[in-house]
Amino acid sequence: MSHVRDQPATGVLDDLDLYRRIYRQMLLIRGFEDLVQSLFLAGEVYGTTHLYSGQEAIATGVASVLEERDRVAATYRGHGHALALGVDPQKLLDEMLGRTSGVNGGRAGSMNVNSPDDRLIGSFGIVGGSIAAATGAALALGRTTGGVAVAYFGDGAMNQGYVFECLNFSQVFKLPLVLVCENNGYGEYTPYRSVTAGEICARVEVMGVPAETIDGMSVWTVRESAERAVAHARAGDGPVFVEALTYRFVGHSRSDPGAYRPDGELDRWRARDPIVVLRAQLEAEGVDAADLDEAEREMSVQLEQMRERGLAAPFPAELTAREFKD
Ligand SMILES: Cc1ncc(C[n+]2csc(CCOP(=O)(O)OP(=O)(O)O)c2C)c(N)n1
Ligand SMILES: [Mg+2]
Repeated sequence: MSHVRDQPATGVLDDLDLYRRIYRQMLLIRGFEDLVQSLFLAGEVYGTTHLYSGQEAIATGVASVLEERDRVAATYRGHGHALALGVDPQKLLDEMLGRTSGVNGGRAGSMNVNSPDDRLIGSFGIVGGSIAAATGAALALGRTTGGVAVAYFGDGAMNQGYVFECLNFSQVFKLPLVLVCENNGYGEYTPYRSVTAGEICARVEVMGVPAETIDGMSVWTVRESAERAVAHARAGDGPVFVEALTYRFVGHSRSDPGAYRPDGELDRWRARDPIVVLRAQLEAEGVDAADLDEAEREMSVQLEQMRERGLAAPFPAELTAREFKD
């Protein structure tokens, strides 16, 4: 049955060191996105960008339960997915800036990053494309390594036909697949409710795939849900579906100001900022506020160094005729 899980009470952060690391990771993702946005507005980022600000609890919570043998397919809103998997932040930034030192040599840009060594098999610009890729990865992993494949995708993907082909296929063949729907309430500039009939989880449950709706602004809740989902998939019991309710604090892409949002909506979600929520939980568990402030200061210094290094890095040379032939 699908249901919304409530915010955890205090006393649930079982491993404080882990949650401190997660806190830093969430700060890194938020700071990275702010930096990319400022560089984009300054004309330094090629192509387009889709920022993950507000959705950090999902990528960090899910990644925290994954193993080396697992694989992940991300979306074009994928900087957070990549950073949570351990992709080098400097290399990711350099990729945005189109430099040779980028994780894909400056040729993938913001939307198409992949880093197999970090378990990231791709970031997909086709809505729902990550599900098809992860289904293939689950097919391969299930027969060899015992790993699971994770697909991140938005609410918009739930209106793509091939998503249901993948769900059916993966359930029939009991593939180790974890489907993480990041429901941020909008597909581009359109409220998802205005284009989506019924409940998302109900569409999946008719195939016998376990599904639940969770609070995607609480990293503790995401982690707890992901632990159960990954255990189910790894045990050979087939795919699992998690709908994480979230919100993007910025526009869809580029310099979209998000003017289509009703008054007050952004403020209501900002009050549940996943970084603020986790910080409050950590402090309630006795973590010193000064330590958390220090983590923020360190992150600002790191990001400023990254900006300077990225802007100083070389661009790729033009491909030579010989490289084309090869
Ligand atoms: C197959 C396909 N159709 C349309 C588009 C154009 N498009 C790009 S982003 C987007 C909205 C997707 O919304 P959602 O899946 O909710 O993800 P979000 O951007 O909210 O993270 C659309 C329709 C696309 N990239 N791929
Ligand atoms: Mg969406």
